[in-house]
Amino acid sequence: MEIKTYRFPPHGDDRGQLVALEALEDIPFEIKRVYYIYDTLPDVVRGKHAHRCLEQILICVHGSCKVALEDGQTRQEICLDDPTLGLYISNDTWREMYDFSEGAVLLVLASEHYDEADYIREYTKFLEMVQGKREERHL
Ligand code: T46
Repeated sequence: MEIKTYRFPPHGDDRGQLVALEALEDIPFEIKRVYYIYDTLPDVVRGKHAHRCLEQILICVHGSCKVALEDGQTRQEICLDDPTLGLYISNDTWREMYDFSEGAVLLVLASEHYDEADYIREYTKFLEMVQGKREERHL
């Protein structure tokens, strides 16, 4: 599994920094939803699910956190610790977010509206689904 990241150019001047993100330009999909995660305790693990269709970009706009991604075969970890760093997460990817620093704010840009039916929250179901798709591709 290849982790796909984006580096967003900051428009900096003597007043500070500004990052601008445009759908289908800087972000590879139409943005239908934005949410952010904050006040997360350091020992908490969030996520622990995959999505059937949803694509997302995660940006830790303040502080840092770690994200583990898994495709059913490999697991990789990335540290989001810079507001110019975006992590792309495709559908069919198990994700876990943890090690939130104090005051961390994780901003998420999502390709779809919220839909609980799009979530796969059971790890064994996730493995069955990705394994099934892999077998279909090799038929
Ligand atoms: C993901 C990771 C990175 C809503 O009502 N609307 C929303 O758009 C979202 C994202 C959540 N919620 C509700 C559903 C739950 O009652 O907020 C509550 C917490 O959601 P959840 O437990 O799914 O949060 P995380 O941090 O485990 O996962 C979230 C996203 O849900 C998920 O899509 O990929 O962040």
